[in-house]
Amino acid sequence: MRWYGPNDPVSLWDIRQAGCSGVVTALHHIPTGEVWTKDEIMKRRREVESAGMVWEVIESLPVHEEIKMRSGNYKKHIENYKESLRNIGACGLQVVTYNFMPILDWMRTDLAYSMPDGSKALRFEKAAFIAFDIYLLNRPNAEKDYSSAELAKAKAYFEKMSEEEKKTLYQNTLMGLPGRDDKFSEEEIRADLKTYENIDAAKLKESLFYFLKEIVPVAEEAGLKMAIHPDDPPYPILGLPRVVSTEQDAIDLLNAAPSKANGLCFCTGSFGVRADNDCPGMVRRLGNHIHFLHLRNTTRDEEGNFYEADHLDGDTDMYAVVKEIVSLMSRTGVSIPMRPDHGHQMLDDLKKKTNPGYSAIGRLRGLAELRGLELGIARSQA
Ligand code: DNO
Repeated sequence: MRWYGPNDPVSLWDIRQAGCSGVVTALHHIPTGEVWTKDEIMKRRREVESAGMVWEVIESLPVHEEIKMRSGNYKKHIENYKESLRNIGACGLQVVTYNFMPILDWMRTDLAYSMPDGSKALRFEKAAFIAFDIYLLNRPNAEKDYSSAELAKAKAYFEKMSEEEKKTLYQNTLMGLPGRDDKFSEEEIRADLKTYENIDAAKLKESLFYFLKEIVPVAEEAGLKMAIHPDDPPYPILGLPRVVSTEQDAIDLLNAAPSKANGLCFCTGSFGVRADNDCPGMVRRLGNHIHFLHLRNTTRDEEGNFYEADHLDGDTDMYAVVKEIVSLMSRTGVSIPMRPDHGHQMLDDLKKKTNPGYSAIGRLRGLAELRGLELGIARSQA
């Protein structure tokens, strides 16, 4: 499971009792762009080990915006990134997760969507998102990104909202940096978005490929595997390009710096939001480069809304995905680290404040179901 560090309301012992043998974590207190020193890495490693688990996977070593834009001090930031990789390798870790989404990470409009069983899920509602973009963020020229039917629906949606609901929507939408509580003002976001004005998908891809060519050889030398996380949701938002959304995107980035060390964090919850991403087939075809797995499910509709379903429910055929993973691992003899990505807020956790998607019990349920599924498939094939 993922652990957000000492401030996480879910403790290392909670995670251990969920049946985990390892945690996935990061040094969240180190600002993006600064070097992770061996001292800091070892301190965290020992902390995890003191609860009887291992720390092999980092999620994430964030990439500075200037690297994505190839502007300002990007060369210095890349050198720092390399130095962090060398230190991480020297401390015996194995996998480094990162993403290349401009400014924001994941995006949802509702962090407490009620499921029929009374638990709460994360949800992305198109009309709410457009209402946020147009009426709360006031992004210049946002209208041109949507159809007139979408705009009409968003307007009707917005007109029905109370002031309190508007405030919640604004906060939910800008939660996209998990582990961070910073409040972004409307002006700050608009200024950040402006910095990407002249960067389209082609340019962002060029920056990604440049970055990979620089860092993959260093990762390889340090004995590390890089695992890029796909875009969530897997399409452009707020006028920002996104370039890790499809199978072709994955192939392109793997080809940009050919090496076993250049790989993917295969997130079924992110890729699975697009009907044209065939998740089981992607595991089969890209498997040699999958270094980390996020297993999660979503249910989508034709308007572009989706919510996070139970791990074994939803549009992604989790049985088919896990079956591919089991065959992949038996073919290669490599055990790929996996975590249940997110979980519903349920039972006792409904009364607690946890990081959205990262309460203990819902993830424990997801993990238990996924492990059972894996064991069942593996035993039936043995
Ligand atoms: C969301 C997570 C992502 C992920 C980063 C990796 O819950 O899956 O925030 O950690 O994109 O860099």
